[in-house]
Amino acid sequence: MMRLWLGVFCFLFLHIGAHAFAILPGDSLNHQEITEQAILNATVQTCRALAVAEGVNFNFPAQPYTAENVAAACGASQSLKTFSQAIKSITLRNIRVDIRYFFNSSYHVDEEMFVQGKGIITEGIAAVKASNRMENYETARQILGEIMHPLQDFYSHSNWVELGKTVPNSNLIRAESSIGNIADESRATCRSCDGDDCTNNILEDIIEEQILTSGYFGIVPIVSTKPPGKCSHGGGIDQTSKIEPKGGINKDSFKSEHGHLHTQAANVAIAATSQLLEDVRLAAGERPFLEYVYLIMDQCFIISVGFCLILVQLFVYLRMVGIARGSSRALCFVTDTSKSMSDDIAVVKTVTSSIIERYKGTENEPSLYILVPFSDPGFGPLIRTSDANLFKNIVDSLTTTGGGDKEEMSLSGLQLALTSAPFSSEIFLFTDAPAKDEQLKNTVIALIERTQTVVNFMVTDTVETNRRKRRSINQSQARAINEPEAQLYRDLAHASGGQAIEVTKAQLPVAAAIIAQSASSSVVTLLQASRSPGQTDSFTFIVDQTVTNLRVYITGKSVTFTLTSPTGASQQSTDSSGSLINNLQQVGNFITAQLQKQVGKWKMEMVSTNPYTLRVIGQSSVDFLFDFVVPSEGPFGGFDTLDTRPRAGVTGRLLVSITGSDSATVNEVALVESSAGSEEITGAVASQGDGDYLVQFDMMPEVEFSVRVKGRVQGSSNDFQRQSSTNFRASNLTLTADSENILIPGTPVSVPFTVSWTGSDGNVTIRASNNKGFDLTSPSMLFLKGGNSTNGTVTLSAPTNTPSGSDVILTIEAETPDGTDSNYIVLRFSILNSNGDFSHPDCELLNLQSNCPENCSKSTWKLDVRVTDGDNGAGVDRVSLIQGNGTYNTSLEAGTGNITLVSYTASCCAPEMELLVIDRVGNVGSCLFSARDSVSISVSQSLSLCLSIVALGYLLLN
Ligand SMILES: *[C@@H]1O[C@H](CO)[C@@H](O)[C@H](O)[C@H]1NC(C)=O
Ligand SMILES: *[C@@H]1O[C@H](CO)[C@@H](O)[C@H](O)[C@H]1NC(C)=O
Ligand SMILES: [Ca+2]
Repeated sequence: MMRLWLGVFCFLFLHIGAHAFAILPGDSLNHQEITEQAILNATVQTCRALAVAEGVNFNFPAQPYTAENVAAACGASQSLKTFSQAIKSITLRNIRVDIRYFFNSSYHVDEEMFVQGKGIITEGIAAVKASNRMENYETARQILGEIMHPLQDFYSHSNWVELGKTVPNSNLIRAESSIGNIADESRATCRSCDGDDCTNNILEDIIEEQILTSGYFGIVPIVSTKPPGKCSHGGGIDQTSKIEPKGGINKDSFKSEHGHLHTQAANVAIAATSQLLEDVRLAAGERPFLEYVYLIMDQCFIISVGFCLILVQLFVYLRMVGIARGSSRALCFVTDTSKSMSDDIAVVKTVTSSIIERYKGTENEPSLYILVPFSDPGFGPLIRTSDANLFKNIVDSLTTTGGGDKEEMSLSGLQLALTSAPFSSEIFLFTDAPAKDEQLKNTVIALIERTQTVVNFMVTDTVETNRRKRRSINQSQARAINEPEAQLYRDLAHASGGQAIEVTKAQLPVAAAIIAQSASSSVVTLLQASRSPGQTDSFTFIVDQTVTNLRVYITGKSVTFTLTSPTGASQQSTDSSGSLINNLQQVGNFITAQLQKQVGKWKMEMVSTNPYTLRVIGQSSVDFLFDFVVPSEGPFGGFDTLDTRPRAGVTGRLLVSITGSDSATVNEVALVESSAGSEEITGAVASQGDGDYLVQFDMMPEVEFSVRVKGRVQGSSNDFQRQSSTNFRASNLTLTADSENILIPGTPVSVPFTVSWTGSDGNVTIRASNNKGFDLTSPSMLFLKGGNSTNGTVTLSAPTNTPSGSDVILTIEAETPDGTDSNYIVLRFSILNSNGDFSHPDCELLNLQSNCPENCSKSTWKLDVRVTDGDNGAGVDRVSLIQGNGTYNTSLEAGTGNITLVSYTASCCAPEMELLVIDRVGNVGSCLFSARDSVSISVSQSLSLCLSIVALGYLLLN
C-alpha cells in the first residue's frame, strides 16, 4: 500500500518542503553539513588530545574547518583521501535514512517516537563500539551515519530547543537514562498557528512543565493519525499540519514554521553529534589492543596504563575516521601456502621485510598490514595488525602445507581480504595454481567494484611462463596453470585495474622487488586501459604539477610503445638512449618504467597483436572519490548511493568529490570504454558546493568502463587528469534489497530482495554468499516475466557464539538466463551480542580518608572504590585512572568475577582523581572523586556523588 501512495504522491509534492534537516544544499544547514562539521570538530578535539598526551604542540586549524585543514593540523595530510572517504561514507548513510526510512517516524523522532528513536540510536551505538573493537571500521561508519540521523532530527523535530535548551540531551545516547518527560498520548501540546506566525503555537503548560513533544507527519490526509491537540511537523507536504491544531514546529530550514530556531537546532545537533563521537571514542579503550600498547610502549612504561588507554581511544577514533600516522594505506598479501610455493613464500618474506625497512618511520609507512594464507581445502585466518614487526614475524613464520591436488582456494582467500581491507586498498596475491573456487568469480568482482580495491596477481608457473612440463607433487597432476585458468586471474586483475604478472619462479624476486618500490602512499591513476584482443592504439594522459614519481606499468606479450612528451620529444621503448623513459625493466609479461616529469599532455602509442594492459600512475595528493547514485524514489528528491551496478542503457549519475585540494574544480567527467575500443561518454557536471559534483550521463554504457575526471587546481596553468583504477559494468538487471544492518547471533535475518529485468521471460540464476561461511538460504532460480520484477528472500543466520562486532558481508547475485549479464548487491551486517547490557558500570565509594592540611606537600589522601556492572551486566572490563597521579591498585573481590576493587593513594597536592569504567560490551562511565569532598562518605551517598559529577559538568558517559 505504502508504495502505491508513494507513486501517486511523488510527483505531486516533488519540490515542496523537507522532512528533516534539508537534503539539498542551501543556506540552512543540512544533515550532511551537520555531520561533516561534527566529525571535523571531534577530529580536531581528538588530535589535540593526542598532542597533549604526547607533549607536542597543536595548532588549531583556521575556521571553517575542512577535511584538508583538519588533516593537516593532525599531521596526517597523507590520510586526506581516506579521511574524506570516511566522512563521505558516514554522511551518505545518514542521508540515506531520509530515502530508505522516509515513512518510519522512529528514524525522524516524529510523532513523539522518542523511545523508539532513542532505541535505534543506543542499539546502533553498541554495534558501532563492538565493530570498532573488532577493527571493522567501515561497518562502524555505516551504522554511525544511520544513527546520527534520528539524533540530529531530535533537535529539529522535537520542542527541545523551544524548551530553552542550548545543549544536547545527553541521555539520548545513554540507554539506561531517561530523556525527560514525554507528553502522554492524550496530552494536547499545540494550538493552531496565528496565520503564518508559528512562533507561539506550543502550549505554555508544555513549556513550563518542560514536557517533550514532537510533530506529527503524514502525506495522506484521510489516514492521518494525529491525535487531537498534537503538534504537526509542518511544511507544504505534511497533511497533518492542515488539520487543527494547524501549522508546525519543525526547524529543518529557515523556511520551516520554526525556522527562526533553525540555527540553534542545527548547532545543538552538531554538538550532540560531536558528543556521540566522543562517547564512541571513549569506549574504544576497552579492548586490549596489544599492538597499540606495543607501539607506544615507551610512554606506557613511563606513565600509566590509564594513559595507554587514552592513546588507544585516540588511535581507534582516528582509524574510524580514516586518519593514520604515516600513510593510511594497508599492505595486503594473499598468499598460496601449498607445498610447491616454498620459493614464492621466500619472496613474500623478502618483499615484506624490504617494504617494512624501506618505509619505517616515513610518511609512506603502511598503517595496516593484512595477510591471508590459502591452500586447499583451507584458507585464512585473516591476520590484521598495525604492528610492522609483528607482521614481519608472522610472515616469516609462514610455512607450506597441504594442497595435494592441482587447484587451491585462491578466490576464497581473496574474498576474505576484500571484505576486510579498507576501501581503495591494493592487494597482492601470490600463487602458482589455478583457482579451485572459481564459482566465486562474480562475488569477487562485485567486491572489487564496491570497494574499488586494486588486486595484483603474482602468478608463477603458468603455461605462458613455463612451457616445459613442471615438476609436480603428484606426477599425474601437473600444476602449470593453463590458458583459461590464467585468464580468470587476468580478468580479476583487469576489473580492479591491477596487474596479472606472470613470471617463472626464478623471475619472481625481480617482479616483487619492483612492486615493493611502488607500494607507497598517495598513488593516483592518470590513465588505465587495456586491449583484448591486442591492437595498435594510442592513448593520452595529462601530467599536472602535483604529480611526482611518474611510472608506467604494462602487462602483455611482445608489447612495444612509443612515448611522446608535451614538448613533442618522443622515445621508443626499445631505445635505451632517450631521456623520457628511465629504468625500463621487463620481467615475464610485465614491463615497467619511470617517466621523466613534464607537465602537460603526453601520448602513448602501444603496439602489439597480443592482449595488453596499460596503467600510468604517479603520486599526488589530488585525487577523486565517486559513487554511483540514483535519485530517491521518495517525495523529496535527494540521491541514494548504489550497492549494486548501475542500470545500463538509461540515465546514470555519479557523485564525484575532489580530495586533496580545497580549490580544485572539475571540468569534465567521462566514462571511458575499458577494453575493446575508446568510446567515451561525457557527463553533465553540476557543482553541489564543498568540492562535490553531481554528474549525469544520458546513457550508461553497455560495455565495461572506467571513470575519468579532469579538472584544475586554482592557480595552476594545467588541467589534472585522474582515472578510476576499477573497471565497472552497468547491468540490465536491477536488484534491490532492504535489511537491518545489525544481526543478533542465533536469530536469522530475512533479506527480501527484488530483481527486475528488461529482457524476455526466463529463469534468473540467484547466488548468495557471505564472507564468514554462515548458514544462509536462498532461491537458486527465480522465474522472471520480461519487463516485470520478482521477489525472493535470503535468510542469514550467525551462530550463537559469534563475537559481537564481527561483520558479515552478504553478496546476492542475479544472472540473466543466457549468462551474459549479471548484477549483485553487497550488504554489510554487524554482529551485536550485547545480551541486553546497555548500562555503564557504577562506582561505589567504600572509604575516603582525606584530612588534607593547608600545606599539602607532606600529606596524602586515600580512597577505596568498588566498581560493579550490576546484576545482569556483562561485567567490568577495564578500570583505569584518567586523572590523578597517585598509586593505584585494582583487585577482583573474592568470590565474584564481576566486581573490581580500587584503592588509591595520592598526595594532597593532587586532590582529584577520575576513573574511567568500561564494561565488556563497551558501555563507558566515569567517576570523579576529590579529597576536598566531605571527610567521609558512606556507601549510600555514592550515588549522589556520582550525580554531582554531572552537575559539576563532567561527562558521565554511557
Ligand atoms: C521503524 O524502524 C524500526 C527500527 O528499525 C522498526 O523496529 C519498526 O518496526 C519500523 N516501523 C515501521 C512502521 O516500519
Ligand atoms: C566540538 O566537540 C566538543 C567535544 O565533544 C563539544 O563539546 C563541542 O560542543 C563541539 N563544538 C561544536 C561547535 O559543536
Ligand atoms: Ca554494563
